[in-house]
Amino acid sequence: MTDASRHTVPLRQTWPDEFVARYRAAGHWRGETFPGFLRERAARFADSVAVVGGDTRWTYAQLGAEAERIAAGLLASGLAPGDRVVVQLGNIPEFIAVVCALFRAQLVPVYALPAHRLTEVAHFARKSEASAYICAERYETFDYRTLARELQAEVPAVRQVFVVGDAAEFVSIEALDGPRDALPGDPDPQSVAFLQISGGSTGLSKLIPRTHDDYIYSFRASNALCGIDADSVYMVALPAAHNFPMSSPGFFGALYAGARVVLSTGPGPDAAFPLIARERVTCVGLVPPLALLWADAAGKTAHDLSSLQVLQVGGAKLVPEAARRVVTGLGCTLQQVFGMAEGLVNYTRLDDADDLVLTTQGRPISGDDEVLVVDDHGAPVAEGEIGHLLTRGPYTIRGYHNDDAANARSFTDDGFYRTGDMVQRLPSGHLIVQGRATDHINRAGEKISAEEIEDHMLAHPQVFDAAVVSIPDEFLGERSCAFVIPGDTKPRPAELKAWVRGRGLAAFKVPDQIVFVDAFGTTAVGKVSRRELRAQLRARFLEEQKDAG
Ligand code: AMP
Ligand code: DBH
Repeated sequence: MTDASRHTVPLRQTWPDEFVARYRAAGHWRGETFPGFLRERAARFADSVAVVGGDTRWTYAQLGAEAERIAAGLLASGLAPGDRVVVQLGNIPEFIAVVCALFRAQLVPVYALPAHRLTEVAHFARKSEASAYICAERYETFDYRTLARELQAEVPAVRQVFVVGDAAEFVSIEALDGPRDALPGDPDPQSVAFLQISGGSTGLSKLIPRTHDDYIYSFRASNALCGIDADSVYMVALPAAHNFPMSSPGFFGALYAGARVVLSTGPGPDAAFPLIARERVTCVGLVPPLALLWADAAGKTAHDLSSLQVLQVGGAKLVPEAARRVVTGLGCTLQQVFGMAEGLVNYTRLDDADDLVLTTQGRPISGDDEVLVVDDHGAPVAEGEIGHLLTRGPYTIRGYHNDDAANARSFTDDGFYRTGDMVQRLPSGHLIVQGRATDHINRAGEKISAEEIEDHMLAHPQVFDAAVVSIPDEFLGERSCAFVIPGDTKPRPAELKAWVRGRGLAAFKVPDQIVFVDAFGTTAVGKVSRRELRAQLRARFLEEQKDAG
């Protein structure tokens, strides 16, 4: 069956012809595809170790064979090329095999994080028109088969469920097989390879269609800037489905280079340090709070961390003092990474001067990344001034999947993506992230939409109104605080937290703090925007904290 007959909204990501021509001429887009490069590496690096995780150790040839088997099995169970498949797996080797298999079968992965729950997963399934869901029996004590049942009840279009481990009534990934000659050829390099998810500033996450050409360019170019080659050992410590450990340079960059990928099931030193020592890991990416934790633990550990060459930190702002502690504690090269699933990724270069590495979030990957820093009216700010970051380029999307309202808001008429970040640009092109224009909470790299959580809180019978804001937090960078005007009876904070959790949301979205207030915006005249309101509440709260402290 063709894509058009099964889905109401086709997957598309298109750049105007002149840009296509430019990115090809520059050698950024080379017509490579995921199944194409993976097959080539399986042959070229056949006996090198590709993926290590748990008790599994696959060579490139074994990873390729696993991907073929699963791909053939998925098609034999009735899925057809073009079908979208929500994948929710943790940092296990099967995650990589499954994703490679989906590419091989021209099925389209939609990446969910292990922390996501019914509300989020159902949203991804609906929005992408998914026909299948792939999960693990269990990961970090949570049983995903329960979630699978709820998902099928809520979104019946998800006809099939495939499970890594004990499949119960579903189909086991281990048992899949099928005729190899039913596998399709290679896809169009400019077609959409998968849907990544955005942390999102308003409402639920948006779906980000990335093409073979654009995404492969982003990690191929990242390899050069992060020092990844066939001798590298790249560790995935953050959730593998996150865009950072997937592509900056991520496990895809590592596989592209013929390097070894080591999956750590936990991001903390306890899980990661023994693996670093055993596998001689050379590069790993972390969010700032974890980097600080690692830096502290490095001084006390008996494990040999001397193989580590590059420690990347990104996802949220690493302040200079924290950067200094990381460098001192781990003694390897620090690389700051400022990226987004929508595209643009900035790196400090491995040979940048110390002060640039400590105080900036790097500069764009590509000479063809166009960066604008503008004021509230869209006019460029003076050199060195703070403004809104807008960008377009060879691996930055021109639009979200099936979301006209978000597209109207998030892209300019000439195709620049409004990142929502406020930055300052140095003459060298390095960017310093100064905060955000949009209301989301960046909780240790996990992005939370204020609006989404407010909606869930408002559904509580004893919540008259709620406003969710970010509050600076020493450990997390930012934590979430919900200001609540109670209804007739005041609920207990714990009750409200349980309520949000009970709405089927990822645990990181549950407000860290709840503050009851009698009214909002007493200083405001007339109707204030939600954004202004949040800013006022936040400012008042921080002022009171200061007075109290
Ligand atoms: P997402 O769109 O969900 O992929 O999240 C990307 C956002 O994370 C960016 O727009 C920034 O707001 C934030 N971010 C990522 N890396 C950094 C960094 N190194 N410093 C500050 N903010 C960052
Ligand atoms: O936060 C992010 O989304 C992010 C951070 C660093 C990202 O997508 C990336 C690098 O590619």
